[in-house]
Amino acid sequence: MADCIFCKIAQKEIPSQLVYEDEQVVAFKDLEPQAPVHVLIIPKKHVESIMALKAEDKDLVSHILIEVIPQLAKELQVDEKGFRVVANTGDEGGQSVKHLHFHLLGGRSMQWPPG
Ligand code: DGP
Repeated sequence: MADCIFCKIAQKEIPSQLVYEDEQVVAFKDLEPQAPVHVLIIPKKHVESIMALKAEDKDLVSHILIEVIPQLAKELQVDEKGFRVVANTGDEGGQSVKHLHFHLLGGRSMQWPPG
């Protein structure tokens, strides 16, 4: 989508530190890391948020959750100690970029409740 920063990252129009790519998904290091490991996993196609997902996106979401995130957690060596996956959704959810993204955070102990 025009003017979507994450679409531009997915299309390599804006540089990022890519850590994973396949036909449907890219993952890259967050510009403002909140933990030693902090990557964002996004669909290449523009979906605004969890609330904009449709039934046709089932395979895409399953792919991200069942395949991409566990593989990345292993590669980034946070699979054994643990990590957090966050999808901020909407304004009160703290979503600043309106393109669906999953934060994968690890490498330190996470606190609860989140801010
Ligand atoms: P959220 O607040 O959940 O919408 O997370 C958006 C994240 O995206 C935030 O942690 C910072 C990151 N971010 C924003 N712009 C860029 C960018 O141009 N490049 C990269 N690598 N990350 C970005």
